[in-house]
Amino acid sequence: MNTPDTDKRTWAEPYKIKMVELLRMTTHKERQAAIQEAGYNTFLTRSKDVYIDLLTDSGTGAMSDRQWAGLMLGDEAYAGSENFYHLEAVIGEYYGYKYMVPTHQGRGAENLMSQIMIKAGDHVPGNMYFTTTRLHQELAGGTFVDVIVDEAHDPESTFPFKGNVDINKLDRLVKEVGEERVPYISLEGNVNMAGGQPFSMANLNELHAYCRKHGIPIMLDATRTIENAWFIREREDGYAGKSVREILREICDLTDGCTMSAKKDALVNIGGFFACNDEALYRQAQNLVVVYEGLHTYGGLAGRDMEAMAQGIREAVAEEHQAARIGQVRYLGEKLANAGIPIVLPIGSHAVFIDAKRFLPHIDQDDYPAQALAAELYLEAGIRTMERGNVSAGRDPKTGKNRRPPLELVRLTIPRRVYTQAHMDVVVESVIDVYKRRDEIRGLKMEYEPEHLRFFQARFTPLS
Ligand code: P71
Repeated sequence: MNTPDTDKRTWAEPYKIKMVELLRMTTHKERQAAIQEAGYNTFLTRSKDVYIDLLTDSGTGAMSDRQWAGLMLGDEAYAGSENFYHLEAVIGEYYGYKYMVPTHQGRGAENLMSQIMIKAGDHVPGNMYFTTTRLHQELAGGTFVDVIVDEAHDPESTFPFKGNVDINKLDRLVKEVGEERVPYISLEGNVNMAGGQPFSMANLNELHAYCRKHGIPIMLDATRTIENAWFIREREDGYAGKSVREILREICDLTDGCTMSAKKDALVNIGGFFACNDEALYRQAQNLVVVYEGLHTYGGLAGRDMEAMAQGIREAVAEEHQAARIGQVRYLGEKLANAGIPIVLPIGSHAVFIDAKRFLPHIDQDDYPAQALAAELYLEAGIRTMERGNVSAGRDPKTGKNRRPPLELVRLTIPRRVYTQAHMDVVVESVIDVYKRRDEIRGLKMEYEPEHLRFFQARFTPLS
């Protein structure tokens, strides 16, 4: 393999900056008004009031000059756009699936897959839930069952593959409900809700053997699987000499299909796809996509979006891209950890997660400590982050009570190719300042709770 110099020197951005977007700085008074108006929910704040936006790495990355040039090559024909065929070929080449249906973003693909594969009363095991993924499984009549390893639920465990599936948990489920009630296993790369934690190739091989024996397909959530491949290369015996590209292919070859939010790994602002190797499944997806998204050769995207995605996939597998991407997140995480801030370990690929239970131990989980901390970080420095705890987990459909998940986290998510090291330093300084006055921070009361994915639009008031 042609190893870039990043292996012997500090990582640096493998690009230079050609265009900039100016940021607006705000006063404490302005931020106070803004967060109050937003009901203490960062999803309801306005982008113009944000200084450093760490809400998400979804669709917030910077496209390259080649991607922007690709926009000009958009073939906006209703049917059979050239960009579709280009994208199909690139997905075939890098991910290796035979068939592909584009969708407007990840949840569009999840909707198709859930509607097609899940029957009422089915159980869908997965290596931890993701909000939209689980919702689509439930809307299709299924029940999500968490089969991730226990280490994933412990923010202090430094196990290197916290995204692994616990095969015993899976086997228990299969024995309990019968393999015919398990339509597939949902396997996520770099598990988002666990802190961006990878599965290992050894675990995937074991899972593959188990699933083949029981006739259960493995459907990959490929959203951040290129980043998962990087961790395999870095941490797993026998993979140091393989390229990210080869490892990605090895992962996909052990699975039966995928859903993808291209807004992450694939470096585009919008887009997704469903892909698989089974022709009958593909035909169904191709048919259903016209109901929800658009014709099967655009799936809710413009031709130019598909072109940018095809180019983004090529750039995403570059070693130097991932070295800088993961290097930047690690830089932030290590600085926070060295300052004594409780974060989830090991540091993931797309974000640093602050453990709000340890940061604010005086706030009960039903008073939403992570939500309160996210609001406080905005107030302190105009930094926008995301709650990933009790609000995101929602209510248990059976008991109607808050799920009170083991992980109560604030996610500092790093957009790809957007912020500099100096921005990361400002984030560190701001988190430390909030930590110093953590005893003054109060919990929140939820005063408006929408029915679906409540975290997006819920409103809160501070408890006195
Ligand atoms: C993230 C997002 C975007 C998001 C979604 C829901 C709530 C808050 C933020 C989206 C993912 C994802 C995984 C693993 C599927 C989707 C849906 N993540 N799987 O982390 O991380 O994709 O947003 O394109 O529909 O901020 P979509």
